[in-house]
Amino acid sequence: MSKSGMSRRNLLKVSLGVLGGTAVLAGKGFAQEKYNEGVVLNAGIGHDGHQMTAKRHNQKTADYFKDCDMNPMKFLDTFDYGKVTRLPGGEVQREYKIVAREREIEVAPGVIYPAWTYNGCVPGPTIRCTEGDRLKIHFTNASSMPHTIHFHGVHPAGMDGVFEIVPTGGSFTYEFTADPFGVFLYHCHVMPVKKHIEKGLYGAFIVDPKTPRPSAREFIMVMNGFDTDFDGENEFYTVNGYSNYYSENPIDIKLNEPVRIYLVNMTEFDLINSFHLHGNMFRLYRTGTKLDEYEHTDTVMLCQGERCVIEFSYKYPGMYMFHAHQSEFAELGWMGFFNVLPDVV
Ligand SMILES: [Cu+2]
Repeated sequence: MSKSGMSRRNLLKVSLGVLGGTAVLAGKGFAQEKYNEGVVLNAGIGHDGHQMTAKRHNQKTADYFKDCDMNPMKFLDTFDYGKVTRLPGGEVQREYKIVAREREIEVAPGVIYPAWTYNGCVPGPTIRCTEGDRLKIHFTNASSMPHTIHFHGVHPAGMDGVFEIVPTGGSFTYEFTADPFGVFLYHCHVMPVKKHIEKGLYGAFIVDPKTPRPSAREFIMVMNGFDTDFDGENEFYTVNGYSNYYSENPIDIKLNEPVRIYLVNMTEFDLINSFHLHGNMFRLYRTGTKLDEYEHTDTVMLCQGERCVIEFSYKYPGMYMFHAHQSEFAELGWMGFFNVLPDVV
């Protein structure tokens, strides 16, 4: 039971209109209908001493990622390749700019969350490069709390984002060679790490092999949750930061089109999260560090920080659901649809 006296399940019932006797149909259109009534979920002083502003109101139109000009559909296949320079030795150098700042974000229609962000977005930008590239990540802390960026992958200890705490107004440049190839992540590593992750300081980090993977439609999906009433558990679950976005806006793919998803789990509070694909099986490459070792499945379970590459194509046209196979997570926002168009690739 939360501090507000409302359990997560009761919150769900309110969200679904069950307590108010409203019939709800799952599927396209239902998420917006859930939030028609203006209800303040909670307001007060949170763990970090800041005035908390999570609330629901009558805003139906998502104005998400306004500051970073990104919505979940755009986020899905937007990769930051950095500013590229060819070094005298012939290596490729990529430079990225990441700024930590506080920002209220919308995590479901009308649900505003006071996030800590990298570049104004939760998740932060998907950093992408090729193995062997020299990376320079210029980090500036424009927020009121100390932060860092800790990358997963191989790098020197001084570039690990654990000890070199970056204070408010400070900056730090992380420099290392991208190694090995695979799908990784980055997140703040300032204590308490749980707090800095739950507030939104994380993103995906993809290192491509020198010989590229076979051509495919490529998507990034970061699974997460939002504790909007600050009771230490998630009220909303999402993929790419917005509850039910891909239920409202199915992802169009073509029949037989090869699809590759870089899947990362950054959910705080819950031990695991998962991805299940309907009407299909996928090739599962754990961490994406091998090109020839995979298993066939239709569900993968990941702990926080774990990730994988999954590949599939659809044999029949139509609408197919994908969602967490923790049914509660799916009902609290972590579900979407692929719309398989009859146009054959
Ligand atoms: Cu932090």
